[in-house]
Amino acid sequence: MVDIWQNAMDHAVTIARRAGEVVREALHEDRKVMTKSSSVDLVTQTDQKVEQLIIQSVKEKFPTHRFIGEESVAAGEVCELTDSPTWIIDPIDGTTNFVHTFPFVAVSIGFSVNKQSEFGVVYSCLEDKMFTARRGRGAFCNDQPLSVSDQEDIKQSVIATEFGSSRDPEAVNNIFTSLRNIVSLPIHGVRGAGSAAINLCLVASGCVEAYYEIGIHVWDIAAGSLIVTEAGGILLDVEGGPVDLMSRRILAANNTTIADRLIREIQSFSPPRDDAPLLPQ
Ligand code: LIP
Repeated sequence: MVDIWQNAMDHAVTIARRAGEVVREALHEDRKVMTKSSSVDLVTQTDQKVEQLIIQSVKEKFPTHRFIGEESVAAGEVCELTDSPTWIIDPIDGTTNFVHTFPFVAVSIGFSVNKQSEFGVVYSCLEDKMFTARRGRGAFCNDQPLSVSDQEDIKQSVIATEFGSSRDPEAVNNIFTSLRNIVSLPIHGVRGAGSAAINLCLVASGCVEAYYEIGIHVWDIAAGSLIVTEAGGILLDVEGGPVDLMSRRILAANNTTIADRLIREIQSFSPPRDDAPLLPQ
């Protein structure tokens, strides 16, 4: 059976690799660091340049397709997922890492049709690891198959999470309450790559049992979420129930036993949704 989206996925891999070359070349250049939603929500000209590189290259091959790009949304474009073929792009996931040359920086490209993920590509460009998944056809890293951990004992697990880019006192308090609850189970450890996309690929690779975060955006997680499920993992909201990629909340786990145990410890809150109507300026 012909896979009509294979050509698009092949292009995503090609352009992610090319974008990764741009990121690596820019890593040690002096560059202008700007801020967005807070003083710690960073963006650089390389983020913007890479997103335009990806979007322009896709438009040439697939002119009717739609886009959700982190920096396009930051510039005022609507963040809306429709039934149309849609590319969901984070040009540099781990911008803070990029600014500080902390070696976990990913180009993340998700692709959705009828609001269903068809493929995900996450290129960890400083590690030269190309993570890919096609719906129903498995998940891979540099063409090697991936599978999640088989650990079911939370006390034998390593859990990934991030502090995020909000410094709102209530949000910070909730984040640390969750962290304290989970560390005290106890678990073996907490890790955070500084990139949601790479954290999701670590779940898919079996390196951590789960990753949860509140405050991420759809472009951070669209590609990595499919990589997790195609590696045998599950996706949930942090309170349980189905994941909503626009809700800015995610729990990705190797199995329901680990997920259910974490849900009992997470102090949840609800940031404004990615698809919330823009407030009048
Ligand atoms: C980052 C996410 C990370 C989150 C950071 C930031 P960015 O994305 O990957 O999980 O904790 O606050 O949102 O901004 O580097 O594309």
